[in-house]
Amino acid sequence: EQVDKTYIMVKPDGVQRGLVGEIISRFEKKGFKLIGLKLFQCSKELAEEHYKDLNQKPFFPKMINYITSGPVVSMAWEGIGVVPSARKLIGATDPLQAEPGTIRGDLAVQRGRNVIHGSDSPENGEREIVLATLLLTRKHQRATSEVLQSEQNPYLDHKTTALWFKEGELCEWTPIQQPWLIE
Ligand code: DAT
Ligand code: MG
Repeated sequence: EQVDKTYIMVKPDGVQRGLVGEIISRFEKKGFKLIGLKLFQCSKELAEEHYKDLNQKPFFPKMINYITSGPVVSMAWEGIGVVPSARKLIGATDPLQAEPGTIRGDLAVQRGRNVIHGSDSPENGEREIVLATLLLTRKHQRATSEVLQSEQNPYLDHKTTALWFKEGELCEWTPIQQPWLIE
């Protein structure tokens, strides 16, 4: 089965409200693998790139202000089916529509303060975590990680090598509980 990555972010309201531990805990208990984690103040440029599909929406400027208004917690989680499963744990975009038991359903009331982001597809998971990996795997399947890390990497536009994580910020590891989660 295909192992995917998703980019999960506790937004500034979640950090301010002290919900970081609660949110991380839900993904840990589910059984996904944490492979990247940092507290991070996001620039306007990064927020605009992350949400570029929505840049024509009327709420876009307000949303960029909100996302850059304080630190966020950036996380990369890995697992089989992690992208749609994380979206289910998170719940609907509008917290008033989100089911009880979901993060937004339990912890938020407004779309403009919905405490958490989760990637909507495996492709966007890759894009949001390390864009370079996506460009490389798609165009140059056999390129090695040495090439990826090399300064002379001919395949990359260095202006857009990473979104939320840089090379070296993700960990490859095997949780001891793995055989008890996956048969
Ligand atoms: P999601 O975060 O559930 O993937 P999205 O990608 O459609 O939702 O939108 C990104 C964020 O933009 C969302 O978390 C909250 C904000 N947003 C979306 N639609 C909105 C609206 N109609 N009014 C205000 N904010 C909105
Ligand atoms: Mg989205």
